[in-house]
Amino acid sequence: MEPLRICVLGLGYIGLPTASLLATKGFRVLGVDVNPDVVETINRGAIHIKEPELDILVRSAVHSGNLKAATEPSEAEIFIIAVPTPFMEGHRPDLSYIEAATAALAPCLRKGDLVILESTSPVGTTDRVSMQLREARPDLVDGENATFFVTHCPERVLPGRILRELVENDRIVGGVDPPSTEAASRFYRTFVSGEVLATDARTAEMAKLVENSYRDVNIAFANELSILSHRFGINVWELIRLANHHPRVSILQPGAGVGGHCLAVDPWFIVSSAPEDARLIRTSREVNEGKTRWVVERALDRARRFRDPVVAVLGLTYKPDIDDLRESPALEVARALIAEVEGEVLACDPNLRVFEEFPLHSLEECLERADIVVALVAHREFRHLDSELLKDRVIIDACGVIR
Ligand code: SAJ
Repeated sequence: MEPLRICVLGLGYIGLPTASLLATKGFRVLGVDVNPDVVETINRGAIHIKEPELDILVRSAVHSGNLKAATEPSEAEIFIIAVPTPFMEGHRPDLSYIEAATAALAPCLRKGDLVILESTSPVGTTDRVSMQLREARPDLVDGENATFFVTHCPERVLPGRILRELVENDRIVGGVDPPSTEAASRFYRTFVSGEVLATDARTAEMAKLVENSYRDVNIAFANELSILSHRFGINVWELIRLANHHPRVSILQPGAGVGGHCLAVDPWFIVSSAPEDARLIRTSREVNEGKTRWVVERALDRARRFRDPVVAVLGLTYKPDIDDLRESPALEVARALIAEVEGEVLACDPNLRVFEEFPLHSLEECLERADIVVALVAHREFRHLDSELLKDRVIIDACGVIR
């Protein structure tokens, strides 16, 4: 039997790992991206994003001949849409990338094909993809029924662990009709070792949004505690550690805000669809966004008490031990301090090898020269700082590395 052909639309953080993983599992994969530079890079066996071990996987997928990249889709049995869903003004989701990918694949679609939407999407988007395909291809609609399948299967991998989680995580699979759910479930079972959980498209869409909103709401609680603790003269890290000894309490960690392309974005997809009802989710977003400015204000307040202070900023990425800067609150704090401190700001991030926006400094230099140390990301290099070096410095610890 000929191997199944799969067309993956969008070769970003999800599409590229997915395409290369499937190619190494024996599927014939065409990766599609509108950016010709990305296509050229991948066809060379190289990568344009950073993720542990992805370079090795892509190289072997390309060398095996099972992974090719192009700017246009072609015929396949399975189409996977993995394009971005950012938001526009007013936090409304921008679905134009999904619409463009759907339009691009429509001419290649044939009877019996399966279209999977993996992009994080507001409730109702998969139905809209299905409608768009029916309108573009009336020849594939038989009475009420389409002769192709459309399913939502949200990705839930954690940056830094993508390759492992693509295989090991449980997957939620929700079709626009039961045959679509069944077709997609069969496909995911061929390479996922976790459970494949069947539902409908709307529940699958909401499940993904809810998972990230759940985490965002819980981090907002921790961030609110950090502000209250500051006011009450309490160490928030000790407070949370003690409260978490209760068997039914598990408070997350406060920080400089919530970054990345998921937690800071997805809750707005719920809020913008139901603004009157999504009150807790909206407030949590506001608390987490406000936390970043609160950290800036605290640092500025201390800096104003010095003449020409040296302020060291420890950490720029959106979370510990990765080099990803997407929606990073730490970077936002650093930028604000560089703009607003009347003195010198030294930034340090051992995870960033290339960074062009402003100069980076070594941890040693930062600790030696700083009057004020602002710890923003709990990178492993910062977790056990020498207390001798911190003596006589003003410390603002947003991430709990200086106890
Ligand atoms: N953070 C805190 N305190 C905590 C935990 C996290 O402030 O206790 C901050 C981090 O520093 C970071 C942000 O939250 O700025 C997000 O980090 P994260 O590790 O919670 O999540 P992401 O954005 O890297 O990945 C999330 C994951 N979702 C959940 O854990 C529910 C991942 O599984 C999803 O696949 C991913 O979003 C996505 O693509 O949606």
